[in-house]
Amino acid sequence: MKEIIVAVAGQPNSGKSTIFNMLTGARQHVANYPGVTVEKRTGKYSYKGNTVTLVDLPGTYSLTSYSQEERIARDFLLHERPAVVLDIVDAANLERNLYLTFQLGEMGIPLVIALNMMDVAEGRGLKIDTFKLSELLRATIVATVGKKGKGGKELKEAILNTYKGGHFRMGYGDACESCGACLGISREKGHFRVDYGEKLEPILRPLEKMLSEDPKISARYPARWLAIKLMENDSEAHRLVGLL
Ligand SMILES: Nc1nc2c(ncn2[C@@H]2O[C@H](COP(=O)(O)OP(=O)(O)O)[C@@H](O)[C@H]2O)c(=O)[nH]1
Ligand SMILES: [Mg+2]
Repeated sequence: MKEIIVAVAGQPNSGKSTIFNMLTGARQHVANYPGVTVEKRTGKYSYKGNTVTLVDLPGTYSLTSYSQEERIARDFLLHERPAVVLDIVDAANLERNLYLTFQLGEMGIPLVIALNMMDVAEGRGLKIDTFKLSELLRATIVATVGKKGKGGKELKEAILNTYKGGHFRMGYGDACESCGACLGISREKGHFRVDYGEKLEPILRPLEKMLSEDPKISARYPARWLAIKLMENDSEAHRLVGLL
């Protein structure tokens, strides 16, 4: 029986704990992240013969290295390399929540999005084109209402499917364009990529290329992500490159 590690990310109040509980029920364990007093909650469920372990990341608005919570979330994704990231998005605050989603996408880990609080969004008359959003984000999207336990089975199915299509992990650039191994909506669409425009891309691309051609760096970190972080003058990214 395989064990699949899934990191659960999301901004505060997106319903992360609610979805976590919905998926794992009572099978939970609480410890601390190594060396800090930040709580690390893990939980398990079985689905179609697989054991899935969910690791609750601290709720953060972004993934810079400025706060302890953000560094913990980021370090876990970088160094533990979960098979899938489950991103809990508040559908009623989509624009603000997608800021974190973009950063998760740039880290190159396969993403499943729980578009939560759909009842609130619908109550406000918001209509979200989940198909289009899914296409843009290269991620499977499941509409959920965590509070009412809606969408749990669909999320489990999406997580397993995304795990099986795991080629997203292999290349962090455009490499998967025609591999055909993607499942569902992401098929043959390539990776998620934000176009930073004509001022930044001419700097970003050569930097990304240089990083991806360094075997030590490219084996450990997503080149595109690292290039973006270096351009942001992120101290941790500088450290990662300097240490190698
Ligand atoms: N209306 C509505 N409320 C929800 C939904 N999911 C979670 N909540 C509520 O939103 C609040 C924040 O949820 P919580 O899981 O603690 O968020 P977290 O900070 O991301 O862990 C709680 O009061 C939940 O009961 C949902 O889909 N719809
Ligand atoms: Mg919580």
